[in-house]
Amino acid sequence: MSNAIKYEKIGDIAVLTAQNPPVNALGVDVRKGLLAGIQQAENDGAKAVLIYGDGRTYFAGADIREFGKPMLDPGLPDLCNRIEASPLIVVSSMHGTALGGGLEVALSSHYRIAVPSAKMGLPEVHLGILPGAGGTQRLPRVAGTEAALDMITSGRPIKAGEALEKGIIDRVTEGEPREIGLAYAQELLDAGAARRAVGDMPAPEAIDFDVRYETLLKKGRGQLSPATAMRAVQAACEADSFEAGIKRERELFMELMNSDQRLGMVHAFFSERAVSKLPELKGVAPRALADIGVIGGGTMGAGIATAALLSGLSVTMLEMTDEAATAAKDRIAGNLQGAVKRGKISADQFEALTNQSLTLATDYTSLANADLVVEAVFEEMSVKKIVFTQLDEVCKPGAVLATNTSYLDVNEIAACTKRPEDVIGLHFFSPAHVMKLLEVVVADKTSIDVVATGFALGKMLNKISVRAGVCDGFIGNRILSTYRACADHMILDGASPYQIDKALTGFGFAMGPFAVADLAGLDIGWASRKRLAPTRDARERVPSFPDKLCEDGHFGQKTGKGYYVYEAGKRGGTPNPDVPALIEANRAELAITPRDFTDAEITRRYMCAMVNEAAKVVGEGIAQRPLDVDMTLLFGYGFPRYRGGPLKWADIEGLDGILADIMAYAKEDDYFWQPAPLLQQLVAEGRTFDDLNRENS
Ligand code: T1G
Repeated sequence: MSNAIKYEKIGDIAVLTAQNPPVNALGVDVRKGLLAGIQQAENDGAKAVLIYGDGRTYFAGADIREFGKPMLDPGLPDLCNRIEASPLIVVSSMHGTALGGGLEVALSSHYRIAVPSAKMGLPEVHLGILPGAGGTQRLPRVAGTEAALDMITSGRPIKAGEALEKGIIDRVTEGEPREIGLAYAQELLDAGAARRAVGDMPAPEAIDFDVRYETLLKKGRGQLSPATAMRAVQAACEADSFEAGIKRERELFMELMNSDQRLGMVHAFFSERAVSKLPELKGVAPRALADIGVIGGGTMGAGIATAALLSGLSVTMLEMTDEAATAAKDRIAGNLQGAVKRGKISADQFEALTNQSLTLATDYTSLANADLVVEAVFEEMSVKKIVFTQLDEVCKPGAVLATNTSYLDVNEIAACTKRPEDVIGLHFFSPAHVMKLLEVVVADKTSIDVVATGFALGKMLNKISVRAGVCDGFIGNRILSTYRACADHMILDGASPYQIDKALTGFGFAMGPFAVADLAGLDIGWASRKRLAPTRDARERVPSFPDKLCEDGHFGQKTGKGYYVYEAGKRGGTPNPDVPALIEANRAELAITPRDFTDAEITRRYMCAMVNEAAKVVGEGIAQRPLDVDMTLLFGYGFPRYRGGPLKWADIEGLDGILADIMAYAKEDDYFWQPAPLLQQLVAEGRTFDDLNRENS
């Protein structure tokens, strides 16, 4: 028997206890142990078998670390079939999260019981694959086609109560999984209950699968796993036998397992967890966080305050005037109402958060007790300096002083205080109570426990926190400026903003760069261009058409016009008919004869620009690891998760091909396309960005 499964016999019941912390993943030792346990139970004269997990959960799924390696016997599909075929009555007792292969083991058992807090689901689509151990065949047999399709294609787990209603489990009982499982198994034996194999149940009802397939593909923006998983459910309904359905599931599973999308999504899964685990923070205790100050109650400040309130912090909102403070409170209340509507908080909690946890202030002295203050005032160095000088005067010793600047030099901001070690950048993304990304910007003198406090705050607010160093735009906006410049260059040379947006949504981005610019506000980029104008190199190609739009008062969605025209009440916009003339005038000024671009060339150039800048960001230490860049783009910039992030994408595409293209583009514009030294080094050494991730985690 393997160590991962403990075997005992209690009366007529053989008990198989999974002992594979932290989540009882179904690695090879667990699979071996389950197989041996079933065999031993049958040899021992047991009449029933109970399967459950020690620790925090029943099996949370296959061991994802084994993906891409040769499957060691016994494979999970065979194991599930073997469990189901046992002549003994097999009972699974679930707690924690019975996910993926975990739920598949439970579905192969003959009876299922769970504690009320247990959750179960088939989240494989989020890893770029589909349930591959009979889940697509057994779940629709117990829950019906529609309910199964919903769970399998969304990957959404459900609570035990809902699973009971859907017929996925037989009973929900309070208690310890071992005790309730033993009692249930004994009860079944006493009642003379029969074995009940899901595989023997009739095939579920078919629906119009072709229509559903197209809808799923479109909804996934090119993500293949939900639509492919649907095809496996189709086989459950239409195949000649259960075995034929299982065979089809296996073929489709292997197709996805061998896909680049699986590589991208598994990279996202592990990177999402690794991103906040910085070697330098090991053993460093964060400072206490209970009272937070927020300066500035505009969209950003109100969003930050909302996120802090929702995670149980007390917030003091500082504004310039009583009217502005009241307006800030209204914004926060509006955000919190949204949380009430989505069922995240109750009406009573809403009252408590807005009236007790939130304090309005117009005087800096009200921030004297704050553990951390984050400013979200106007993006201008002189304004930031006034704020930090005041904070330095009033804040208690040890308070963390944070700026939400998107571009400005955090070292310069820190230098205007007498405590630069307490100053840090906390770059939230708007709307801050919704967007998952937080860049924790570490300045030269920021002390390590202040960095730990930034990460601790990110965790409390349920953010994905990424460490960034100081440079113009930090990780995300710096890379954005570069790929946006690449898009502008392609427009000067002949592409249109609409073709570029279409090509990039075709690649999987949530939005193209011009639709994003309209959403963010064109005035933001305009201000940044004006700020950088004096430092620009004469060789840089700078288009004028984006400035022209702003000079005419068009700032995107907020003014109703930008690259697109927005009609009130309608989602999305239509191309602004004035834009082509602005672009043509710009080309004429520069004596450019426009040429055609294919969508493939647009995407390739855009991605090469992104990867090249990202490699510079890593090479300069602004991001510590390639995965930090990948998570920044995924959680803050709409990069398709199924591609893993720009540097994972680059690894998959092949770094040598990317470098060769950059060198070819450099023949047209050797200023913009200067290859990143790190990219050149990796190509020369035959290494990948993932190699760097492994070496630095
Ligand atoms: N395999 C390997 N490691 C896993 C793992 C798994 N399935 N699940 C979690 N871990 C690691 C994780 O990396 C972390 O490690 C630690 O466990 C704690 O996780 C045939 C093909 C279970 C809800 O997709 O959703 O079954 O960072 O920090 O917040 O069809 O982990 O500490 O080193 O996330 O309490 C399907 C994935 C697999 C479930 C727990 N199953 N896991 O959340 O802790 S595919 C999943 C989760 C499959 C079959 C197929 C969550 C969780 P470290 P954590 P948590």
